Amino acid sequence: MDKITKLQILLTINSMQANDLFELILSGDITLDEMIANNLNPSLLTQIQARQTKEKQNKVTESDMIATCKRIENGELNAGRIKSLLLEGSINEDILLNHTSMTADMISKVKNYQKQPTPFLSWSDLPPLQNGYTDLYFFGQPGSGKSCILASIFYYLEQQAMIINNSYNKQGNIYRDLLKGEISYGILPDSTAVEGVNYIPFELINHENKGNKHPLNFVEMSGELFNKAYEGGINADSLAARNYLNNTNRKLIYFVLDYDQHEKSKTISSGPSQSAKMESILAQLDDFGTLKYTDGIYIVVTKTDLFPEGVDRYQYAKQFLESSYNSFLVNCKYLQDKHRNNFDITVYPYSIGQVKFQNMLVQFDLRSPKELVEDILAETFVTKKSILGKLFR
Ligand SMILES: Nc1nc2c(ncn2[C@@H]2O[C@H](COP(=O)(O)OP(=O)(O)OP(=O)(O)O)[C@@H](O)[C@H]2O)c(=O)[nH]1
Ligand SMILES: [Mg+2]
Repeated sequence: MDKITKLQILLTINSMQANDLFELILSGDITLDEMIANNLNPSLLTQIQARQTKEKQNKVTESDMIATCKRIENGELNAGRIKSLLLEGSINEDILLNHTSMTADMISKVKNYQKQPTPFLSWSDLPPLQNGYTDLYFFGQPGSGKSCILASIFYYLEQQAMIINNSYNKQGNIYRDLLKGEISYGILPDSTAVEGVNYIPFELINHENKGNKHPLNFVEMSGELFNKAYEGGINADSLAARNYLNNTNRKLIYFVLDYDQHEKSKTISSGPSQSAKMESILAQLDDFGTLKYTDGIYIVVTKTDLFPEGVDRYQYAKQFLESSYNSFLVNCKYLQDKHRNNFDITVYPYSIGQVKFQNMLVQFDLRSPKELVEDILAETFVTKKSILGKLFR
């Protein structure tokens, strides 16, 4: 089920029949916990629980379990759902070990997996962006991989001891810890709340270059806000509330382009293309005055572990963009010329590693976060050098 349909169902959940809700839970599209979090009324809850108990009493056959394993192997069920199946006895560990590629370690992680609520806020709850920092924006449609990029970067930075903490936005720090914790555990972050936004400020310390410090605000907005800006323009209701985009901080802009979704959209229709959305947002960022303060535009092609075997990641990403996103590239180039080359345009292939069973990271690959961080160090100003004046423009 796609995310929009799921959200629509969750919004109207109390007008549905208990039987239909039960089927949705069975299919793995929506969990009972998600329904409860969306104010499922107590009478529906009781009816669903009664059906669940009855269902459990019907004996599950081995062939049912093997059929479920096939669905798991096809990526139809996520870690949370597999955990519920284990708990309710619809599947057991031996069957999983014998009929899926899950290892004992993964099964144990799934069993102990406890989903934490994501601290995503609405604009009005956030403090203004820290002044005199470089703002890094991550734009992309729902599910394109923004949270996974941030999670992998924060994990890498912490491993390298490169973060100097501050407390300008405590909710941002909590979100950073959560992302890092989830990715190191191996079960990936949840989709960011519908209209959610968060920012994470810290200074990045460059151990290799005299311990220079780069003050950064990482801004993540939900894919829904990105879609909203495409449909209704950049304004205080979408990407530009609280002067986030029209302050005078220097900026790096990351357009996150989902390679997997692109490939799937060849066979399944999924609304306006990523290219159309990105071109529109780019033009709006220019109208909005944001590009005047932009030092770099990055086109991050995500999920490149799904590229064909053996290709050169950079070459393939470049060719992929030139053949399928040429119009977006031409628009970037046009704006680069218009702004007298004050920003570079860079393409990144990005992968966090091998992902299976929807949201389980079975092999973590730190190459992409390392490359992205190296570029951040090269492109953003430091607080120790003579360009300190830049802070007080
Ligand atoms: N194969 C593969 N899948 C990935 C990778 N990164 C993310 N994914 C998959 O994409 C899903 C969505 O990633 P998120 O980072 O949550 O996407 P998002 O852009 O933050 O989405 P919203 O919060 O809904 O806007 C993950 O649960 C993974 O299944 C990757 O590098 N490789
Ligand atoms: Mg997200």
